[in-house]
Amino acid sequence: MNAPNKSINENIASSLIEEDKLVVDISELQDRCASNNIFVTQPYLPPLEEFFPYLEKIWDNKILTNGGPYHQQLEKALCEYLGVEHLALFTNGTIALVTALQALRITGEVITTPYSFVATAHSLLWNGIKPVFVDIDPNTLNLDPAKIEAAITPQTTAILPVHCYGHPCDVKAIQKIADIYNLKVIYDAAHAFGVQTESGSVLKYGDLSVLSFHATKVFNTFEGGAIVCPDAKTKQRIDHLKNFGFVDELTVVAPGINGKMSELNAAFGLLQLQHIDHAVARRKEIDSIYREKLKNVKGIRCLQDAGEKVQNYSYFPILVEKDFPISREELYQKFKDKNIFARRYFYPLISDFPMYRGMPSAHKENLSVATNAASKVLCLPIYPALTPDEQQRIIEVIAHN
Ligand code: T4K
Repeated sequence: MNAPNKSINENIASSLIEEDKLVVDISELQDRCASNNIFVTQPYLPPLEEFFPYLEKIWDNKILTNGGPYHQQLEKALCEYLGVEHLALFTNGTIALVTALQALRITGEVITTPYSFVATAHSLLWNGIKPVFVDIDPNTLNLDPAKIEAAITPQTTAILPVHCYGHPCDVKAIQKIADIYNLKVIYDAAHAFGVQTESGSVLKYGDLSVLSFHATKVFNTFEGGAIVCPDAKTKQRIDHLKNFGFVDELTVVAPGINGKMSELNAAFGLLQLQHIDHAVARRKEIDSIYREKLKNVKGIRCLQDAGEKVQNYSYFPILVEKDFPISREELYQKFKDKNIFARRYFYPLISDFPMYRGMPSAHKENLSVATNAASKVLCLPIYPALTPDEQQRIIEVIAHN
């Protein structure tokens, strides 16, 4: 039994010790739980009581998974909200990426960015595909279309760009290259929920787009993800693939996987959708305050948008330039000392991890812009519940140097 006069955090910490299951550093755990800590993000959670009716329905009908009513409702609701034709829900964004590559039968080599979360390139390795890293654009930090053609070989079958921090890639230039060389384009749109260009949802570009609904994302279903696709036939193939390849009780048409989202996550997603506009509006306010307060700080560059019409304010990356009085590492540490946990997304580059660094395209000379960006970037906390006082604390750490 937990001692009643201990805090929940102390109880968690002591029970981990008692059970001899010390898998994390307890002091770090306590640090993480301390109330004045500010993390890079915090999931948006609607009022708990609003979720109870959804749970009651699940308890009544006993349908927990396998494409139940909430799953179907959420797919429809997300298509409407995002302005896309077809969408298949997944258990997380990584399995959705792996399945998207399977759905289009991608093989050989795929051109991708080193400046992303590891899941982007890992999805290629899980399919036995060789990632070929191409450098990024210094302004958007997205795959640089001008450098793609030089990396195409007879083995290249697709391009896997990332709308990094929710800012759209140069989708038109990428499509032009894909058309010339007959390549598929799968966008890792894990950061791009709700983002729109002049011509509507950014998720409509390419052959497929993959979303993540992880706890740390603008729209979360605890864990979750989706593939956005342009036609019903492709959606059907994806639906088969995410359900072991089953078409009906007795027919299996492909070596599919279990990628299904549960009813619990889907129900939570339906509730989250009712709050998403408010959550994004709050992010926008925080983004504007950072931009205003940091605009005259010498040596700090706030990443600009890529010209999108509707943004989602999913991350707030700053670049710590040479003329800032302290280095990026020193600023990161200074934040930490004040219990502010900014993050160096995306450092190290994917191409620096052991399973990739031996590849010819992973050489630093090939990726100088990405290497430079990874050494300068720091993502500041941004989430709806960040208070004005907390944001002020963050800004002061940067301003007082
Ligand atoms: N492609 C791209 C471009 C991606 O960025 C990602 C995921 C994927 C694909 C794969 O999608 P999923 O398979 O994840 O759906 C986080 C996330 O785990 C990861 O989803 C995300 N990208 C990546 C950019 O960030 P970490 O290692 O930074 O997570 P963690 O646990 O350190 O969380 C950051 C902070 O968020 C914590 O300090 C506190 C807060 N937090 C986190 C969690 C999980 C909470 O307050 N509550 C929570 O439940 O990777």
